[in-house]
Amino acid sequence: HMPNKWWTDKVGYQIYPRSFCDSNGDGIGDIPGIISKLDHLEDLGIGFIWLSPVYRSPMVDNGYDISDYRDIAPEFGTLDDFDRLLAEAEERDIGIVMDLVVNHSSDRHAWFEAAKQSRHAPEHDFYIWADPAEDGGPPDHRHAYFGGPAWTLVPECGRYYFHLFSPAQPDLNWANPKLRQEIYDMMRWWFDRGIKGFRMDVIDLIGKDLATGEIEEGPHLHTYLQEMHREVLAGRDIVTIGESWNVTTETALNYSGRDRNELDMVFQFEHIVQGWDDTLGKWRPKPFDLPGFKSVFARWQEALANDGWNSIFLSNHDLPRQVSRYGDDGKYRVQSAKMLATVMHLMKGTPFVYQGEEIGMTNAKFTRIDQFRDLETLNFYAEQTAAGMSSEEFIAGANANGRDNGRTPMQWTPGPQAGFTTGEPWIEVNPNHEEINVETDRARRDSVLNHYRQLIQLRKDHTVIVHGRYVPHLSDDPRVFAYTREAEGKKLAVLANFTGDEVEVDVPDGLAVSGEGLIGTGYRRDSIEGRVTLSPYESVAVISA
Ligand code: TEU
Ligand code: CA
Repeated sequence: HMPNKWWTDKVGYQIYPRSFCDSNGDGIGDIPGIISKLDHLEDLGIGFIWLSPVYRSPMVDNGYDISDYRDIAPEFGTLDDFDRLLAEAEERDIGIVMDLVVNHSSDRHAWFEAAKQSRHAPEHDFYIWADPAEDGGPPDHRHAYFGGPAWTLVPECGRYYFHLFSPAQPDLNWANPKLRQEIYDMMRWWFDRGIKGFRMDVIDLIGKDLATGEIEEGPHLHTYLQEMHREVLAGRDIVTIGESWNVTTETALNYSGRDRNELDMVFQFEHIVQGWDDTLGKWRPKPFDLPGFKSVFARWQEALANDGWNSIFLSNHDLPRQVSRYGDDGKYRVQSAKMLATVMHLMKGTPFVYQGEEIGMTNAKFTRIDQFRDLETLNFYAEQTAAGMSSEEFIAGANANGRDNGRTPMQWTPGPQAGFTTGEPWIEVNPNHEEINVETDRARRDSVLNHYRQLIQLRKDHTVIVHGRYVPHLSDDPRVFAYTREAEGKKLAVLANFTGDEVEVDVPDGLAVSGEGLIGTGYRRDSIEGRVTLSPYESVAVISA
């Protein structure tokens, strides 16, 4: 009864095109650049690519502001390049999953340009409008996620439009059935070209109801997703992943339960936001709390044990680098990057690797605001320094948790600009590329890259990794992450040290196993039992004979 689709035992790989590989020296990654690196992905063993947006866009939010859903951004290439990417990926048995950004469009989309001319334009109702308040101000005082008000006035038509993100990203009005049909039509058009799925940007926001103020997981969300399934997704051999910052273990099966006919899985963020400050949010990260972190994963593994499906990730283009956030990006970088990968990849669900994670790339260490590029960071810099925060304090927060950490160029070689471009990159390359890069890692047996390759292969070789039941152990221990997986008489045990110290663990009976060591970061062990001493950031995985 668990999903048994082409993607069930596969690992996803996220590409942020602007920062992956630049083929023509303009400093911006592009589709021909991606094609030139497909061998790296095949060698890693990944099953599909989640491609962040490559559609035509003014790039206010690096492509999450789309002005033409049926064309490719010229800086990324052409539709011919895209078709070539599909074909070359397919030759390597790699599917292409596109990003579907339909909570909002760009304000430069033809729909919005027509919509703002007049309240009588047919496209006007494709967006969300309100008349000014009596004093001429916005209809309410809601804030946008990227700072500032969620309403912007258009003088041409005398009305305010609603935008949850930047003013350049007007929210689409999903209540309009014609708009919904336009979106479904566009989705079918991409499927007919040969894509293998969609990652759906902030999908939990499309069902919003402004009258009642229900925005997140709004009242119409599942009606629309079921309609989308009927109209577009049903009967296709594809994978769908919905991004939702608000989904909980209570609501997850509403999206991905087997009887729901909506999505295959969601990206959830409980393990991420748990580390954010209650008032200053991501800009003031809390110290890492391992028991809390483990309990989120245990709860999700349990909630989707018999229905639905988990996605598993620590990094993406909106998040800091995982080795910097959860491991040690200095002395124990290699050990801790491998340890984090082991703990994630041996859970149940679909692991996603974010570009550069497979070589243990680290956060940027910027010192000046002019090194940052992300609109969210720049908006909050203006807002918070105006409110009295020092520039140094803000930059410390942005270096810890800002979105540009994941967006510095992919480090291919120790050479100039890390082999990313022959020109000037749109954002600075991390100077540590001399040490951390694909070329160096490929040549070393004990590299982070080879560790990822092994983990991805293990998932193909052992059904217990794909289907086994997840059981947490040592839940309150603040030093180690421990769990077992069980299926068809096989037992896999995983034990990982999250500290830079040697730790001694008294292995409880439920965790104990002996047989074959699958993958380790210290010396290979073939049992976890009795008293185990783990070296700093060591991880161990043992499967029963
Ligand atoms: O992200 C959704 C989202 O809510 C994030 O922007 C989040 O608020 C932020 O990272 C936390 O500080 C998606 C995309 O992944 C992101 O890149 C886009 O900017 C956003 O939607 C708008 O499309
Ligand atoms: Ca380029």
